[in-house]
Amino acid sequence: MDEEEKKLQENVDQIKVKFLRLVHRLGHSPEDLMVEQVLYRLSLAEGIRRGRQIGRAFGLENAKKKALQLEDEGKEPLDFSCNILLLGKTGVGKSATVNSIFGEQKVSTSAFDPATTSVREITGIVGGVKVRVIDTPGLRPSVMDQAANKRILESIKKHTKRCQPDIVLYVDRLDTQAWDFNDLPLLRSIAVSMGPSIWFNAIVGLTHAASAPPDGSSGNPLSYEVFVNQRSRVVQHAIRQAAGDMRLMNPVALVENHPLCRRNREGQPILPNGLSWRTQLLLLCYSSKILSEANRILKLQDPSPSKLFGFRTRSPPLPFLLSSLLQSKAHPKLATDQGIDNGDSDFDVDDLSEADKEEEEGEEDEYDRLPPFKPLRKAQIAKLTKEQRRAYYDEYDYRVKLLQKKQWKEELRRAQEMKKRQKEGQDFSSFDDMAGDYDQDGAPATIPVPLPDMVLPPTFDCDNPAYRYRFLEPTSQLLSRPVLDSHGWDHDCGYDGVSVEDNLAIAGKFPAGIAAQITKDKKEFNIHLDSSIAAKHGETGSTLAGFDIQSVGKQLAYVLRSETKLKNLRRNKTAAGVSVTFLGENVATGLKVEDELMVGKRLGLVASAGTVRAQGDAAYGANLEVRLRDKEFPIGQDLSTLGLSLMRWRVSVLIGRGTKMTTRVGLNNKRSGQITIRINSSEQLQIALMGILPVVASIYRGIFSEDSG
Ligand SMILES: Nc1nc2c(ncn2[C@@H]2O[C@H](COP(=O)(O)OP(=O)(O)OP(=O)(O)O)[C@@H](O)[C@H]2O)c(=O)[nH]1
Ligand SMILES: [Mg+2]
Repeated sequence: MDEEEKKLQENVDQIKVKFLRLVHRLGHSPEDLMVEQVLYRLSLAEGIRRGRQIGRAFGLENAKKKALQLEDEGKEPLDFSCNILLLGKTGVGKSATVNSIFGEQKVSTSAFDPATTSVREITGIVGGVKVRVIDTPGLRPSVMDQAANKRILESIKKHTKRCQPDIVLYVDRLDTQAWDFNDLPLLRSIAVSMGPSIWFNAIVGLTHAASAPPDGSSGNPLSYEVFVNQRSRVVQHAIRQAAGDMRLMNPVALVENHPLCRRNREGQPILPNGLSWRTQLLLLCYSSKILSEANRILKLQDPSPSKLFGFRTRSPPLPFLLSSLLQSKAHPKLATDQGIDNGDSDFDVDDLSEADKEEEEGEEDEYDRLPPFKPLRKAQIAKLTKEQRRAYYDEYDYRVKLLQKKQWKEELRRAQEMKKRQKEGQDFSSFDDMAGDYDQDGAPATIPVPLPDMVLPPTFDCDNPAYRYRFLEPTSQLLSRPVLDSHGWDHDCGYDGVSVEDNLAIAGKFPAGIAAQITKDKKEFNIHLDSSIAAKHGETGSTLAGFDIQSVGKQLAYVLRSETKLKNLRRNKTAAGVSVTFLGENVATGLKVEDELMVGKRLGLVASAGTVRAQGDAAYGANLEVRLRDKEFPIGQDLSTLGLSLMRWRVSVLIGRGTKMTTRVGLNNKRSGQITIRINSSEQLQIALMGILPVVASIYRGIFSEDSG
């Protein structure tokens, strides 16, 4: 054991003695469950710091003896004080709790009006320990009142800057039946004003704890334990939501401030289950502070006591960030650039080979040669038999497809023409000129080709609200549509959000795209925003800068990303990109390379690899995807993909050697499927891979044959 370790051990021993003295003063036994837990955590923390687990039963016995001895002598003062910040709705009994803690009428309470109007600090000695409580004005739960709450919270914050609280006691009533999340706006306001970390060393205090339990579903009153548990879970869950961390589990203390509360022989107020709530509350506060002191001394990475109480701080979910980084994203394009070679065009003008042209002419004729077709009215369709109706729709689809094809080819030809002219040094500012040219040349008019007079499919006037709000005549480029949630079980209308997309050109030449999706149901609000702007370099390169907002768990992640794509060979595109993600207090940086190779006209291979790192933690991943386009591409948009992704992420910095591998085989041709295999070490990965390959091969063959069949 070197000097440093010895010092460390001494410090931990001192903390243990101090804690045991506090326990003694509260009249609790060292064998009390909570006391044992804290002592266990302390030795655990010490072990973690030293890199190994140590059980020093001997040390603990010594500490107990020493604590008793010091208390008996009563000479050495106890170096400990506790600052408690009270927060909560108005009228829940914060001020009454202050009075209970000190055992005397220190502040005024009122049953009918908000009694506390400003932040007040009350100090006193409780069982030989200096306790300072900060009583605060009550907050209001309604969304409307959050501005008022903000003012109160600002004044509290100002106060806490002067006097840092050790513990936050969030006070609520045990006997309110709040199953809803009515308090969420208030809890969020607290998180926003004071910082979400405020919830990480908060204790929940439930007042009116001597209330009789309500009747359960069977008609009999619930047992007291069930009653307390249910209420605790509701408050804990609301706090988890507000703090944005699902792992958070705030300890709960019960409080009964009624002056006629039953007392035990020592004069301590007790609850219906015999628990001496006041000493229990103080013990919880002291324990929490002791653990955070220990953490500071041990210089564990996380200074909050939360870690030792069983919750971990949030480290960014690197695999999630990595997989979104690895997704290949199309660069936005100018409307006039759609058909032209750029770094990120989906197709190649040169694809339109001579053979195609011949075929195309044939097809063009084909569309024009079709016999006249009269769309039916809804009433007429209703009269058709099932088979007739199917035949009618088939014919309809076939015509639409042919027409689209014709228009597409015309557009391609125009683009090709434009490219040719550009090469010849001619300057075109827009397509209108082109159209003009065509007219002058006497070439067939290319735009606009009117669509056949369409009868709207029956869904348009049905009761489904998804269609009711659709613009039939779009007045702007802005595309907005409802987000449907087919899995939603508690929606009567089946949709729960809206998504908006827009494509625009900034300064006339930088194409930009923005897509936002907002969903909201009773409990959750989610926002997803993708925005990007691209700049072309010459014919083949394109650079993109983007800003995204994503919901990660209950938190928002802000992502800045940039990517450059180069079309280096005729059928190969290479991209390299970086990303910076801001998630809470964490910043994660990512790096990726991607290569996309087209084999033939329909088959593409996309390979990408990347890494994301944050706080010394890193995740590595690679994706391989095979894409098979629709036979009718670009008119048919069916895309079959087969993906394989590998990810490697250190599970824990502490353990160091543990690695986790995730293998995912995604399969999608609209009837999507997925195989996921999770394993725990690299040797097993190879075995698993060998196991998957035949499965993958057979499924893929299945798709191939289905496609051609
Ligand atoms: N029976 C019972 N009554 C309580 C308890 N706690 C508080 N009360 C009563 O509830 C009323 C409101 O309590 P206060 O302490 O003034 O509430 P507060 O949270 O300080 O309210 P503001 O100062 O307005 O934020 C008072 O009449 C208290 O006597 C409790 O645990 N049991
Ligand atoms: Mg008060």
